[in-house]
Amino acid sequence: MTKTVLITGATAGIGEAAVRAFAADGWQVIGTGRRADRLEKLAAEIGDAFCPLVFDMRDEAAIDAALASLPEAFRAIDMLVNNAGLALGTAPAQSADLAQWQQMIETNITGLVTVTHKLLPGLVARKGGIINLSSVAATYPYTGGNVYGGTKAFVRQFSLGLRSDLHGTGVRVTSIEPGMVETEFTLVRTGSQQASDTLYGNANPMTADDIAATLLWVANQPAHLNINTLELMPVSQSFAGFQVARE
Ligand code: NDP
Ligand code: 8X3
Repeated sequence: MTKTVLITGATAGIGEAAVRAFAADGWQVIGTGRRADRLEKLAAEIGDAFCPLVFDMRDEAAIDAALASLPEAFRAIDMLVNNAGLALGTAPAQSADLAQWQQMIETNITGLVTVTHKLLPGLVARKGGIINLSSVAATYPYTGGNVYGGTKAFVRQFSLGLRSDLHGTGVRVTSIEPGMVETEFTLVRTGSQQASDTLYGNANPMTADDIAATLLWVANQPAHLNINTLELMPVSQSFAGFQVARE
């Protein structure tokens, strides 16, 4: 039987690539985001297997209205890919913008748990699955990563907590934790295409298609197998040591 996946943040980057990967694999796909024009383009490209759903992750009433508007054929959601999210700013905490911190928390944490809460009863009824986009920033702190890393640590720990609560239901939960993936992520974070090009330039970063293929692989694992956490980096990225402030 055809399965249905809801992918948040489908207007760009990893989410957009995941829409194409799941649709090519025969899934029905619901793709969400604020930019309706981009979702309409995807709908024109993919056809009847794609259902665009426009809402802001920070607006619970809009999430409710959007889910209630789903056509009958897309209502039985088997898989939730909690991908929508963002980093804003690279300043150290002591000079960071509070509004940016709040937007990251409202999107990456509050929005993610809200969508999850609303879909959980159906996912339990169908023994479905949840794949959450955390990040290497959940595990490895870096300067300027402050609240972004904190939100992604929440996503990782929430994923593990969900696994625990959903014990015995058959629902699978995975935390995907990528390092550097070239998407609109750095453009959104810095507001600068040049900063984005400099970060990814000559670095051979992972691509959105790399992560989309991983999401599809996780989703297609046999029903008895759960990938708990999965950390990925480009070969060009690794770890560096601690810093010491000297007087
Ligand atoms: P992009 O900026 O390319 O895409 C982000 C997506 O999130 C867009 O579709 C955007 O849609 C959506 N989004 C952001 N804010 C909102 C909002 N308030 N309401 C609805 N949708 C929203 O970034 P990526 O594809 O790289 O990021 C996808 C996920 O992967 C994020 O959670 C990110 O933290 C995570 N990640 C990314 C890494 C990277 O290096 N790129 C590495 C590790 C994790 P729209 O603007 O249309 O609303
Ligand atoms: C995005 C990866 O390293 O920029 O989550 O935080 S990083």
